[in-house]
Amino acid sequence: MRTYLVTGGAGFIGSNYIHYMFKKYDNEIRIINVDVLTYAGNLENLKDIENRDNYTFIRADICDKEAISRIFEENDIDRVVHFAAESHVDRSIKDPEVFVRTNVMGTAVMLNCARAAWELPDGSYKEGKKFLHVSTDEVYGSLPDDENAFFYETSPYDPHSPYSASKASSDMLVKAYMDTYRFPANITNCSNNYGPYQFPEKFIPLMINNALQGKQLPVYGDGKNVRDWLYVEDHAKAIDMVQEQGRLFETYNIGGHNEKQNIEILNIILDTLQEMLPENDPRRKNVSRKLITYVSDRKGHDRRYAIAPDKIKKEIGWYPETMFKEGIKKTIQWYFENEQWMKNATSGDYQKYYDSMYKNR
Ligand code: NAD
Ligand code: TDX
Repeated sequence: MRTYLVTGGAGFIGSNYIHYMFKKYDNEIRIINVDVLTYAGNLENLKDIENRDNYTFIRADICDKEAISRIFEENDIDRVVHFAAESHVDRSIKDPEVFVRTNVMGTAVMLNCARAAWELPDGSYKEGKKFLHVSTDEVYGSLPDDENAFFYETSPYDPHSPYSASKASSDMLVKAYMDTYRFPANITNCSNNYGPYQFPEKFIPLMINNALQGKQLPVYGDGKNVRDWLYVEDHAKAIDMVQEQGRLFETYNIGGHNEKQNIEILNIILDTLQEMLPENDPRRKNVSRKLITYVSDRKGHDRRYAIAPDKIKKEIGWYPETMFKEGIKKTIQWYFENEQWMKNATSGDYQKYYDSMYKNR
């Protein structure tokens, strides 16, 4: 039975990945989820699988060398899938240091501990061990408003925010381990994800939540920045396919071929909410374009991201399966059915953060 060490499994993509893996492999695999549970980590995301015999949660900080090496000593780990990170660009602009700590130092600890556990005296590695580093398209910087311009695996790194700079640094560390120690790894750089369990500081769940409550919908700048949105389950599937079928030491870009301006996304959300809310639902009257408010732009705001997922399609046969129209309906339906999750996520610390972030915009 293969044993996975998943970091950041209580977050948005990590929890969707764990659900995907148990759906696909059921009792053929074992998953150890290591997460320190920051504001973004939520064990509620995993409550339907938490009692499985082949699932273990360990609360630990990836920067804690002793805790992480103990996990490797006590378990014969076959796969590492490294999601844990500080992930929100706006927070990185306010407080960059924690991004460097978790994203750079934390990745260094993960690499060191995996190498120590897996490397043999002759410098080769125990059979079949693999590390997958989950990264972002933001490391490539910003594309012009030209629909023929894409990010490729060969595009130069050009990060702009403290978040993307920290992710770029972590990618460089993984590359250095592969080049220096032939460490068995892959890097994936993915575009913007959306779907269930996404923390409502990110654009899509924030807009769904605010619109349902009749709150302002804060659009940064002119609203014409473009992101390439991918349904999170498609990302989970891509990660598994890269780890099992990809060539070791390679980078694979993962993208939705679904580029849209922020304002277009927001209009689709508002239309879909109107379409899906029952006639007698009191929230119907809240949902309105009048709530759209243009606010001051994000500092250093990247204009456009777009991935050409040609390599992963050609080599591995992965492609985005969920069309945006369908994915956004599934996402909205999930938020309808999980009102309490949203209430819990938006109470306490998140509310304080929301007030500080939007007060003077
Ligand atoms: P998230 O913020 O929802 O989750 C991050 C998780 O990591 C949380 O559960 C948190 O508790 C945990 N964590 C943070 N610091 C930790 C530490 N020091 N030790 C242990 N656990 C820690 O993030 P997400 O959106 O699920 O992103 C997951 C990964 O995917 C990140 O590496 C991110 O850079 C990458 N990524 C995200 C997107 C996206 O659209 N969200 C796109 C491409 C790549
Ligand atoms: O209130 C908002 N208003 C707004 O106009 C927020 C929160 C965002 N935006 C804009 C900024 C971006 O152009 O919407 C776009 C999407 O913003 P985010 O959801 O914050 O995502 P982004 O900054 O693009 O980064 C995301 O995708 C890549 C993830 O947060 C990263 O972790 C991932 O690497």
